[in-house]
Amino acid sequence: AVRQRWWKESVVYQVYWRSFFDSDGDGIGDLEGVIRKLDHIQELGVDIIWLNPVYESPDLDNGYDISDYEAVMAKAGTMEIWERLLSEVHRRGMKLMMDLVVNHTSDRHPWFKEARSSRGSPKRDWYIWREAKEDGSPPNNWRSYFSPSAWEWDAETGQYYFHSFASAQPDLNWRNPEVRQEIYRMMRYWLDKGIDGFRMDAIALLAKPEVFLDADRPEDIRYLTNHPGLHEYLREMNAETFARYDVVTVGEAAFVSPEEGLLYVGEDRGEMNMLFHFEICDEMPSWDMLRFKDIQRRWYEGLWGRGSNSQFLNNHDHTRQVSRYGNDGAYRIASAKLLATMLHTLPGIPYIYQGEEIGMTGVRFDSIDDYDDIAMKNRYAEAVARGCDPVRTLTRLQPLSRDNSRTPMQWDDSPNAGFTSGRPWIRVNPNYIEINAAKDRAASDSVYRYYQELIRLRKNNPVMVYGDFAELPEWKGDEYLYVYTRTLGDVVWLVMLNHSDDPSALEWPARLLGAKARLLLSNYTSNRGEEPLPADLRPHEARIYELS
Ligand code: ISL
Repeated sequence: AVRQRWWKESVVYQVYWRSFFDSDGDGIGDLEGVIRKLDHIQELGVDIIWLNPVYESPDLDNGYDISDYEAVMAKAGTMEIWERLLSEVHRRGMKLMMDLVVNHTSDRHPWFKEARSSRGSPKRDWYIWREAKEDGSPPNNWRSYFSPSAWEWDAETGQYYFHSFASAQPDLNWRNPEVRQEIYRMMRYWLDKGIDGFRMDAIALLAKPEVFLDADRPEDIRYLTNHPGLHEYLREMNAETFARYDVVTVGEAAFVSPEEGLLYVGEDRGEMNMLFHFEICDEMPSWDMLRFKDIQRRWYEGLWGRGSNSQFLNNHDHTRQVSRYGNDGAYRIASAKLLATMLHTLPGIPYIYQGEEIGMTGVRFDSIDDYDDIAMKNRYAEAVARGCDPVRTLTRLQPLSRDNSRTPMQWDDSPNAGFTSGRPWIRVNPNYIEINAAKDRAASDSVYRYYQELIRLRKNNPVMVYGDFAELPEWKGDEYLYVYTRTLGDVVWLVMLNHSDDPSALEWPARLLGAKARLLLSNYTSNRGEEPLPADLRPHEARIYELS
């Protein structure tokens, strides 16, 4: 049986504040803006808000380059406003989870400034420095996430430093106990303010090898992750921080298998509570039902009853799910609801990325100048410098640009979607006249209403949280239909999804033909109650039944 915990029963809503709501007209969303829109989040029924980084930062990677962990970035607001946000969230019975980056800092962080000031600096060892090779080239051939080399030359002191992301994001040296203690102290600073948890950025990257050997295939950057020592750090972190509070933690764990995943979130391990793995968002570029089923199956078998998974198909780094994995054209609404049904009924804690609850879509800007994403811009510059055609490069990079999910929240059909009275830091998706929150909240059959229903179901039915998962064998190999049950005691739910632009027939096996079934939710009909199992499903139709 699965152990009961409050956070397992939760639904998390991710707020990318700079694109959420701008309260002062400077074109950038802010914490005051989040406060003003808390009703929208609360009325959905969610429990936890995950807030992207708000710390002091030169903001080269949208806050993931922190220069002061104990201050709030001016663009976001002030500490006073942040504190008000925390209490407003609590007043509404919700919880606040802060995003925290401890794999690296900004190169403007005083620690790094001091570290790079001389080889003999007392903080030198807080980061990772190595000599150049004989010919002056970097210590090894590793790539970083955002640039061709994971090493940046520091001319002043004549050594390279290591960075897993942009060169302005030097990696901290976790081998150094002083670094670790200082990070834990800083984490307690936030925990003592009363936050309810952390989303830990790039957590699989903390440990580094002692010796940096060349990789055979430098383009496969999984060598950045899962090095020995990592789990000792996480256990120590837990003991020094989380274990002393009633909080929830989710680790962003790139390149982990279910076996490795269990090391992060095993309930007997004292590391983290749940994780994001990236077998879908990083490794499955477009929808692939058989692959998706296989991923779900393996993670369920790997974690169920022993550790917790998260369910998500998009976030601030990944193109919006209805565009990437569903149908954002003729079937946008049905498809958005089908994906929601799936994420909220599969085992794991569901995450909603802002705008997902109104079925927002990805975007294609015509000019690279309209993009902001440092990952995309670096890739573009690299390709064009290599002689690639600029237009073709842009077309190639558009579908997975992180800006697909970073365009402003579409509140209503007024200019700039009601996001700002100024000039937005990134262009609004032109489809806001059609897709916006005001419209969705006013309609009775909208995506927003459907999310409310799904979340309400979860609140009232422990089977959605604690029920065992099983696929119906008849459809295991089906490329469009996903049919599974969740079972808790004698409660059995049957979920059926037709992830296709075409209708699909369902031939129910004899054992289910006479079953008494009660329709709980569907994205095509508002009927509820007892009715026979359907003989077919319409395009992108989703249905949840209770069997008895
Ligand atoms: O987006 C990805 C690749 O397409 C992910 O692999 C992502 O880059 C990676 O999981 C780490 O992301 C996190 O740390 C980055 C930051 O830029 C991202 O926004 C953050 O989610 C560096 O701190």
